Amino acid sequence: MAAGSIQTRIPCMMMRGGTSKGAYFLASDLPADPATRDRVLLAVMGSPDPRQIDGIGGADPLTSKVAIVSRSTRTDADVDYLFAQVVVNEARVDYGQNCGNILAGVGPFAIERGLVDARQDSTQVAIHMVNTGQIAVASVSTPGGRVMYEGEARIDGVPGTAAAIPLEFRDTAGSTCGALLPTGRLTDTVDGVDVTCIDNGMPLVLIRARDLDRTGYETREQLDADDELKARIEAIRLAVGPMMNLGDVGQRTVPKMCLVTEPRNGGTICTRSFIPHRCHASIGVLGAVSVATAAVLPGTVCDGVASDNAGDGRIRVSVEHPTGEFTVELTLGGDPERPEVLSAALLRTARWLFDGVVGVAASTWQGPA
Ligand code: NQM
Repeated sequence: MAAGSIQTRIPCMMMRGGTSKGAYFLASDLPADPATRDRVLLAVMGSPDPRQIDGIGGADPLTSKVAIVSRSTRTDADVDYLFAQVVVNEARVDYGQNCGNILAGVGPFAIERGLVDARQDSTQVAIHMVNTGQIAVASVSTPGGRVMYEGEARIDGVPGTAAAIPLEFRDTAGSTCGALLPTGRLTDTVDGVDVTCIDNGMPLVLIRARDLDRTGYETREQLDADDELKARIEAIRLAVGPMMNLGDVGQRTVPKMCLVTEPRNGGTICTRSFIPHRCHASIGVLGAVSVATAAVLPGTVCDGVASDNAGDGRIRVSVEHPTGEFTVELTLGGDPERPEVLSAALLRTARWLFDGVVGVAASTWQGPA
């Protein structure tokens, strides 16, 4: 704490990562004790409060996110990235999921903070996703050894263009649930509704929108206001939690729920995802990877909904969402009748918005000893 200050100043970089926004910290700038760290993160974001008026959170799950970054403890990674979802309305910080959007900012942040040396043109940063234990590789544009944020890549859900940050994931199957198909089946029936429970980086439950008497083309606002639908989806979520090896999910942010229907803008499948109680403005990164995986596996609820995506080797799956589409490139192996997803690649962009210190009451934390 600076002398004479009644607030603790914590170095923090606010970044947009993909279609999310969050506070990025070096682990060494936060309390080591997890309970104190959670109190600090709640204070930083201004939770619990629907408006997060006393913090820097944006009153939306997509802007109440935190990345905690350090040099990696693993030999196969450059940095460790621990993701924290700061719940907007409750005094709760959830570590039970990854976030692939916030992940997009981790490479640039690690270079800006000197954890990784930039190369001449492009710098690959191997990121250990601590929440689930997998590695993601981000390619950051670094002409002349400095991070370049401007560029020509456009991602739906973000205005304008920026430098592309390709991300590649391997070994994400069963990241949290222990198996790609945690119930052991491609389709289950829960509460009289067919569902596909899948985890290729994000635990997700897919349901055909028509099976819940919806079109699947509703807007985010319409779905957020649809209490009857949300109650139905939550009942299914609570029922499938234990079937997906997640236990009682009443207090967890996973599994996410996703309505699927036929594409209508030339994509492969159309989605409306719930994360898990609010409708996503677009779709999460690993959420999209899990949807894309379900769309290429014969026998899921995507059958008869997804446009044909048969093929082997590298295939592109375009996942439509409320504000556009999200292309996931899957590398498939195995039997074409029962393909295996070997890796997933996609494009994101990111940018730091401010770099400085964020203040929390000294009574919450006095700063490093
Ligand atoms: O699925 C929202 C987001 C996410 C997560 C959520 C994400 C992912 O869009 O990897 O990116 O599902 O809570 O930031």
